[in-house]
Amino acid sequence: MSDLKCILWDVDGTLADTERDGHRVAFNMAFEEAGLERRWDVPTYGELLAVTGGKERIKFDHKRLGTTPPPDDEVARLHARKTEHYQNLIASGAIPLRPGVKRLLEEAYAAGITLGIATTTTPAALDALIEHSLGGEWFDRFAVRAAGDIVPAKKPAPDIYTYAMEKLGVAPHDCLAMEDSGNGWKAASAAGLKCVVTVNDYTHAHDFSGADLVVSEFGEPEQPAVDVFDNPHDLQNLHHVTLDHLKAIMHG
Ligand code: XBP
Ligand code: MG
Repeated sequence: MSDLKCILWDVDGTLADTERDGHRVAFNMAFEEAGLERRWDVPTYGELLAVTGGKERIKFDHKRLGTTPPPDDEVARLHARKTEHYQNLIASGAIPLRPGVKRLLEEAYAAGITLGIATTTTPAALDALIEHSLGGEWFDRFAVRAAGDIVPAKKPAPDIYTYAMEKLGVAPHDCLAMEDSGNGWKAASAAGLKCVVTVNDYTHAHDFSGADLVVSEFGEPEQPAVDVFDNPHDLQNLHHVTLDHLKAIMHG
């Protein structure tokens, strides 16, 4: 039993549904611009999400197809252009935050709970989302923004969570993770954190056994009730997820 001292947030799929209409589209733009024929359609991209990290995903695609991936520096250049396209998509307002994200962030921040980011995405992609979807004041409100290649092993490895907690000087039992994917849940769990999962179209069939709450979204008071897929702490009044629910998970 612990108090809720810190919430570590995944980004892609959790703060916003960035994969299908953001990252995927940006990869395709970079492929086209580089004169490559490869395009990732919506179902194919879902399969490629098995591997986290954009550069790793490009190489994984080649591995699956049995083709030779370009050398690392070429992959890095392609990925850098992809990130620029992604930043432009985010700046255009194409991807809103998921329901309940801003509400919970604001409530937790006002309550003095430490907030941090633990994501496999590139820092520049994260910064674009913070600036355009959350608001520039959130750069400082996240006490740590752990992202991308800062750790060599990406999710499902626990490293990005461990790194974020070390930077904050907090212990796993003080922290709750917010995730959307099987790889994210595995990373949080392996780092010793409790975890709330908000699924999306790409992740609803992933295995979240052992997670502390699995819902369709955080939801909003004035919107229809969220779908609850797993509620092992027997939380009550789950029309939408509140800060009190998150505190109850830590107490449970
Ligand atoms: C997100 C990812 C990222 C994005 C693409 O996983 O795997 O790689 O898909 O971003 P998670 P980059 O939500 O678990 O952090 O191209 O910037 O890597
Ligand atoms: Mg995610």
